[in-house]
Amino acid sequence: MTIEAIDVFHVEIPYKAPFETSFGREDTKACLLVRVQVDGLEGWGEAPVMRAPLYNEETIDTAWSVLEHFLIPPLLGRSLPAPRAFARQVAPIRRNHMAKAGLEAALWDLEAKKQRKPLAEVLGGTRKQINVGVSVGLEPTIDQVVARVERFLAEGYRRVKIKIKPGMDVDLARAVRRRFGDILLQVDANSAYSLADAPTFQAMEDLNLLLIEQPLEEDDIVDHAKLQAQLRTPICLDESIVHERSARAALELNACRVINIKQARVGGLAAAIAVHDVCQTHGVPVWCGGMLETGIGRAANIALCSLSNFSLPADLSASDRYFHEDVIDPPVRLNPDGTITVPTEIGLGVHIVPSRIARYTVRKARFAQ
Ligand code: OSB
Ligand code: MG
Repeated sequence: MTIEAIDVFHVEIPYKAPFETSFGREDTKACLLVRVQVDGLEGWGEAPVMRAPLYNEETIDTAWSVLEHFLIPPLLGRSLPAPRAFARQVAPIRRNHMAKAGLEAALWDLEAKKQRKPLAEVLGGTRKQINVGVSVGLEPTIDQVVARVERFLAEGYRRVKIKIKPGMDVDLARAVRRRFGDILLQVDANSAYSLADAPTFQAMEDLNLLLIEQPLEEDDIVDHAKLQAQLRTPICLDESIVHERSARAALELNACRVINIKQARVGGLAAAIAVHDVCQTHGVPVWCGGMLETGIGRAANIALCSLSNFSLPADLSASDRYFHEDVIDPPVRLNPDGTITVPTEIGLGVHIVPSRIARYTVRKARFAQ
């Protein structure tokens, strides 16, 4: 099976509502979609990079450049590599994990299509349904966040994560807890605090949060360990965990009690499984994070989430939580019991609508030998 061509699409899809974290607010979803063509088959992947290097160091433009100059050329005209062989091949290229993950996901889709199996099965997943939740962005007032949470609970979401930032934290979390009682609730700081803010997190101890996500800087495993030692509430790391080694460091130093896995952040599905496995060995539960993916990235995340140690609800919501129109049809739907069903069709198991991708594409290129 020879790789004939690889296409990269920079798409911009309007969100239904702006999404705000401690590092910024966005109205439109920007990302790169990657299509790999071999012998009449095609595989799709998503690099969920953002416009600005505020979540991690990558951007739309850096991912484009790394794909164009370093990741794609060695594949053209060559036989299709197994996804894990590709991951080993690109390991010497430092970081640029989302760029790598976008291309690797397309290779996993093709691998599953070759084996005529759903991706979840190829990854070793066993769950038929996954427990999911909704990530609720910051709003100018507490009441506005509370109103958004109310709507999502009415839609059937069983777990809520609220974004926090300095000045919009303890009172916000308390208001949501008071208003909605015993719901599954967690907070995400996107690294907006320092160890000196420990009292802010101690003030949340009585709120019975499932976890506090990424309170401190991404490269600060040591201070996370110091903070965790002062808290009963589990700390969960997101930005800090960029590969299996950082997961091991965090676990061995007791910097967290839970890990959020985003396959794109750790450099692909193969690396994500390695992080999942090392957490399982340490008895630490994981859950699948999200980057507001289109249906393409979402399908890869859902497949990953079917692995056994993904025991906490995922940041994986239905397509209509994000977009008026997804690039897949049918869209991802929420079941009445607050779960999402793992696709059983081969590959990613979703139907991609090329005309929709075309409608949202602002830049594209076809790379062929
Ligand atoms: O920290 O989990 C995060 C979105 C963009 C960047 C960072 C994060 C998020 C989310 C979105 O929380 C979760 C989702 O995809 O629903
Ligand atoms: Mg997070």
